[in-house]
Amino acid sequence: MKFSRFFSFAGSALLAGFFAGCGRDDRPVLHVYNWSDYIADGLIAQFEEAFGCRVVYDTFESNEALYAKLQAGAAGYDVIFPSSYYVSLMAEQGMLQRLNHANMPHLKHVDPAVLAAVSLDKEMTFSVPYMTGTTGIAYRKDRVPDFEASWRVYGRSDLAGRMTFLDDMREVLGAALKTLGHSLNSTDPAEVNAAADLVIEWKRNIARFETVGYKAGIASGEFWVVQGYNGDVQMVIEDNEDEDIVYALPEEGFAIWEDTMAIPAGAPNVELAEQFINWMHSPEVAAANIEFNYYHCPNTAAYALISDEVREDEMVFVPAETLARGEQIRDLGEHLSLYNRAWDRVKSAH
Ligand code: N2P
Repeated sequence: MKFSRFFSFAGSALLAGFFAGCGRDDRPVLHVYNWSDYIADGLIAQFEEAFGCRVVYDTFESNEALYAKLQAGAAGYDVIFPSSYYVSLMAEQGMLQRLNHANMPHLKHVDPAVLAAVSLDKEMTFSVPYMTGTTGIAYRKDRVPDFEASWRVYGRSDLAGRMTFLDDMREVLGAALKTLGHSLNSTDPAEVNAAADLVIEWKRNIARFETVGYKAGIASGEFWVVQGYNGDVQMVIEDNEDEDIVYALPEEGFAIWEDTMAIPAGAPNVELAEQFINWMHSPEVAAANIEFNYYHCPNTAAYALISDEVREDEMVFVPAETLARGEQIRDLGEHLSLYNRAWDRVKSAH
């Protein structure tokens, strides 16, 4: 962990303790629900100071977890970060508010090229792009010198117990669908079931489905091959200065995704939520997030503010010809249940 990461965490904990201890914290509260490891250190404290508020920050590990929590009646959140393929589903079910762009002037910085090419909610009716990225495989080249960039690595019994998959239905079934030569958005039951069968075979060789702990695991050498998101892997490489960890995009294809910011129906503090989303797209804040997270925040004004090193990093700003080998995860509409059933079968298989 970088010193600054620890320091700002300790700083906000102290501040929170101070207000709680004095029992007179009447600042307005913003409830944020985001993926873990997904915001630059210190930004929350900066926002609290700039807007005279307190932020309660919770994290989740998958769209399914976010959706299930809101479905189960969790009210209270003001800003959530669904992937774009969950936005239409949630909007159709009345779970999201329409955004008032007049209150968010920084939305003018959102990169029109990314909106056109990647975003699913192109008019930003219910959601604003936060980050786009890819899902690939990180491996330790000191442990797997004969690695080939293929999802078929999960079939290798010599690596049994040293590999992980994300605990993420679309990512894992998507990898198997690509391996079988299908779209990762396939709605053909035979294709999706064949993908589930393949994952069940692979499951014999994986230590577990793991969305957060794989990062420490590949850094420590506990895991040698992990399915991961590009920015998370880059963060592990940089934080550990470990050149034995390599990120690869499998030859069969891989997932491209976009995560967004949205305001759930019934959010207690819409005004502060709008201020937060707007602030996240101010050029300096977007730049800080790109630098910290190693993901592409589509904010044109931020690009000039980041270091050449990050701007030229093809893991962060993935070149178009590489992206052309990937496929974007899309909303499955009524076919989602096909995947849910296949995933249940994967999870319960022994
Ligand atoms: C960030 C996780 C990225 C989420 N730590 C991928 N949708």
